[in-house]
Amino acid sequence: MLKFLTAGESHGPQLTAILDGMPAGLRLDREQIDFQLGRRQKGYGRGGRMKIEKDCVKILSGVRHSVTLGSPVTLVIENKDWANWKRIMDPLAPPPKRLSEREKPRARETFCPRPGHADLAGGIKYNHHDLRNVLERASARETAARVAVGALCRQLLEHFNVRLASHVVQIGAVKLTGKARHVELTANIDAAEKSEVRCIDPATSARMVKAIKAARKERDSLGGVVEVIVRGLPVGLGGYSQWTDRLDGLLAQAMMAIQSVKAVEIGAGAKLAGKRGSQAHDEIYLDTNANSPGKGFVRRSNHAGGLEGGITNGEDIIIRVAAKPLSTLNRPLQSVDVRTGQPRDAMVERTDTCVVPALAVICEAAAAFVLADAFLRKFGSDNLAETTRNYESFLTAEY
Ligand code: EPS
Repeated sequence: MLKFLTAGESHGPQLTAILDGMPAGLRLDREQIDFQLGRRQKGYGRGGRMKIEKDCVKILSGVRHSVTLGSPVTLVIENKDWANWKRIMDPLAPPPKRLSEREKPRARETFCPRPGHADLAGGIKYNHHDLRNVLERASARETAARVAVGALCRQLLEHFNVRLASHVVQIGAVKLTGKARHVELTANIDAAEKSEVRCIDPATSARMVKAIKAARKERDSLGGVVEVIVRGLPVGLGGYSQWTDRLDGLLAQAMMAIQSVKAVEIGAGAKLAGKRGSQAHDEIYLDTNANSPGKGFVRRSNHAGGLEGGITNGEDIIIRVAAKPLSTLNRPLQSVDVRTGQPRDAMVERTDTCVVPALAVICEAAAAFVLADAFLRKFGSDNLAETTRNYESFLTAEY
C-alpha cells in the first residue's frame, strides 16, 4: 500500500522523499512533522553539524489546503550546510581549481575507508576511489527524510488513537536497569523527552552523558540500545500465510535498514531463548468490559511484544534496536589508501560522538511507516472515510 523513496546527499542541496499510498482526506499538521524532525536533531553527543541545520519540511505535492489528495506526497528538507559545500558537491560544475581556506578542510582527502563504514564496500561496488562519492549518500543525514515520512504515517495512526513512544535503554556500557516497563513508560514519557539522552531515569541519564563526555575526550564513539513502544493497534494486522506478510519481519527489516543498527528484538527477544515455554508465553483472558484493541482478549504479560505469528495481538508492540558505535573516529583505526594500497589511518570526517537518542526517534518513524502500511492493508487506503468505516466495523463486529 505505502511506499517511499528518498534521495539526496548529506552535503547536497536537499533531502527529498516521495511517499505514495496515503489515503485521501487526512488533515496534516506540518508543524508536527517539523516537531519530529526537531526531536531527531536533539541528544547529547551530537557534533557540529546539528548547530548548522534546523530541519523543517516543505510539502511540494499530494496535499491541498493541508489535506492529503491520495496522490504521491513530496517532502523536502533543505541542507543549510549546502552553502558551505556548494563548489565541492556541485552536481554539474567541474571540481573547483582552487578552494578557499574555509573549503579546504571540507574537501579533505577521502581515500582511506573507515572500518565499519560503507566506504570500502561501496567504493569497490561503484568503482569510486574518492570515497566521498559513497559516504555522502551512506550518511545518516538521510534519516531526516525517513523521519519526515514517518511523521506523516504517525498522523494517520494517531487519527486511529495509535500512540508511538521511544526511550534509550543503553549507551555504551551504561544501562537502564530495573523495570522500565512500557506501562510505566507512558507515564514517564515526558522524562524521556526532557532527558538530554532520551532516558527516563535522571540518574542513568547523567551516567550516560558522562560516558559520552569520556568517549568524546578520548576521540572515540559510543553505540547503544533504544526501545520503541506502540500502543493502540488493533489485533489482526500483518499475516502468517506468507513470510512476506509477517509484521515482525517487516519491522525488523525497517529497523535493520537504519544506519549503524546491528540487532533488533521484539518483546523479550533473545531472552526468550533461555526460558521454558511455561514462562515465555503470555496467558490469555477475556475481559468482557474491556474496550481493548484485542477485542476483549487480554494478556497477563507481554513477552511477545504484541506480535504472535507475525500478527498484532492487541498488546503494545515493543521493539528494541541496538546500534554499533559510529565508525567515524577522530582517533582513526588502521586502513589502506585505495589509490596506492599503502597502509594509512582511516579518514577523519566531522562527526558525532553518539547518536543513540536520535536513533530512538528514527526507529519510531520507521515503525510508524511499517505499521501504517499494515493498517491500510487491512482497512483500505483510498480515502480516510472508507478506512475509518472499515476499521470501526472490524472493532464492533462480533467474534
Ligand atoms: C554523519 C556525519 C555527520 C552527522 C551526520 C551523519 O555530518 P557531518 O559530516 O556533516 O558533520 O552530523 O548526521 C546528520 C547530518 C544528521 O542530520 O543526522 C555520517 O557520516 O553519517
